[in-house]
Amino acid sequence: MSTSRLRFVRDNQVFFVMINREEGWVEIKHEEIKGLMPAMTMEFFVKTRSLLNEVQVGDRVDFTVVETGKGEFITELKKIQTAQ
Ligand SMILES: [Cu+2]
Repeated sequence: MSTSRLRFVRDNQVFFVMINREEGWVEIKHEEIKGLMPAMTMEFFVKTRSLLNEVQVGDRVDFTVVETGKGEFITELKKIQTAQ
């Protein structure tokens, strides 16, 4: 089984649609990820729930997804500070 790391960069429109802090997953809307999947809204589990402590619905984020034989989950999550 292969494990690959995918880093979503700032130029992507990535933001939370929904956050389930109790179960530890998020619904995220993302742009096309070349070579992997088209733009879509999808759910990801996070590796540890504490990753969700500092994010809210509507935030734009950088995140890293690890794909394993058991599925994909988020291992890093960082809010993008927008200048306003
Ligand atoms: Cu997707």
